[in-house]
Amino acid sequence: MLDSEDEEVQCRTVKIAIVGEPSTGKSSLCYRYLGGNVVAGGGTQGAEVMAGQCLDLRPPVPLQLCDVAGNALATRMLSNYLFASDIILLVYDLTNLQSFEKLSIWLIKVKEIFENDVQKPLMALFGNKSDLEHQRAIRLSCVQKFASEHLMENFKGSARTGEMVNNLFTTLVARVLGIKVQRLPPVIMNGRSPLPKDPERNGHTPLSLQGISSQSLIMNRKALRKVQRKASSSILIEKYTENVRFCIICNYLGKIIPALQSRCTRFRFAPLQQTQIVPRLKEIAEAEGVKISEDGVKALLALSGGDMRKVLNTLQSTWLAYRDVTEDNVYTCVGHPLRSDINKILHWLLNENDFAVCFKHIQDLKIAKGLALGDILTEVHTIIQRVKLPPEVLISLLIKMADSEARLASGCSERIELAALIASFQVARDQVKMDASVS
Ligand SMILES: Nc1nc2c(ncn2[C@@H]2O[C@H](COP(=O)(O)OP(=O)(O)OP(=O)(O)O)[C@@H](O)[C@H]2O)c(=O)[nH]1
Ligand SMILES: [Mg+2]
Repeated sequence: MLDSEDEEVQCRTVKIAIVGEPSTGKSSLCYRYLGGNVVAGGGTQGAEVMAGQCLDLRPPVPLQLCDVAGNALATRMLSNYLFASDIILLVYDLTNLQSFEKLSIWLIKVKEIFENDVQKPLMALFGNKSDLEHQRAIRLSCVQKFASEHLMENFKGSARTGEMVNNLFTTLVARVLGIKVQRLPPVIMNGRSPLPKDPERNGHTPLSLQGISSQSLIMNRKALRKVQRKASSSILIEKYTENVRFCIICNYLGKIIPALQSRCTRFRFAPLQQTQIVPRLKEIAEAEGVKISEDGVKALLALSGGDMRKVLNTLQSTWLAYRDVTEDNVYTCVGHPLRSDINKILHWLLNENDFAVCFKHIQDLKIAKGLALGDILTEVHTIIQRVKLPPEVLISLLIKMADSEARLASGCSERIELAALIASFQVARDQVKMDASVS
């Protein structure tokens, strides 16, 4: 009679049958797990049964590995080889598409054999030769689909490097016996050991070829352009998606090719709040010894539109050009109209009765400061809304300004549009005067 649960586990020998097409590395996998090297080839005859122990479980679990030859599929012996197996491991070669496609025939055969058994074996899929990942011939999505369709655990590794081999057997044996794996088995590769397993990945720890767990690759525009130039960039990403998390940072989603977009989860970020920008901006200015005034900060915030990169670029350019980051310097540096200039323009627009004089003043200022009418319109637009005007006057003024901006954008002359702007302000003032005289 058994004294403890431990002893009960110890007495049970777990039988694992390894099946799959010839030359997929089944024998190599068994030898690697039991402490040997990859076999030189030659092929197994019939089936080879090996005894071993799963030392990564406590207490160690006795194992019986049945290495079935690839050409046993067509023989009547297959059912004998698989008899009383607890685990059926279907092995395919990552670099050989046929070895994966033929697995469905293996699966049908295996299911036929165990059709009448009450206790069905645990099925798992193993993609071998991951050291030849660059020669991968099977899409990851196909493998995942196949595994989920047949409710199988899906692993990938290499009998040559030992990647995932210990993990594979330990996870499967623990699953069959209903034991929790306390500790990850050490996969010794280049003297490194893997990082802890992510339980949500169905027992599959994504180890990179070097034995390092998930890496992140953050790409900028230049790096991405290089990847995009390759027609197979999406395949490249798919290929390494098990060990690498790709993070693409961009301003314009439209510039990413659809093939890449469809493989990404998109995160959009709203413009930053002023309270988020100011502390960081001040910290950088202090660390870099940049003199920045309060109105300089406000000007940077106004021009950035919540984009921290714009804030820092403008800060850097202003400092390089003037050494002092003040409001005027910031606006002059980016060629944006100064607030004082806009105030002058607004003053002429709202108070100058002589059309020709008003036109001359604004035109001269435009030429002297190199201002674009589009920028003037944008600034006037924000300020005019704060001026107390009757709603209908403000509405017609805004419509006329919008029309002017549209015409400018389509290439109309700046002089004509400036005249139109002055005229619309004159009309608005006349309307206000008329309303005042009526009331
Ligand atoms: N690059 C690489 N080669 C491997 C790996 N595993 C096995 N091989 C090679 O693949 C060839 C076939 O390996 P075997 O282990 O004999 O294949 P098998 O599946 O047992 O073949 P059969 O017994 O005929 O069914 C050998 O030349 C091995 O050296 C691996 O992980 N990576
Ligand atoms: Mg073999």
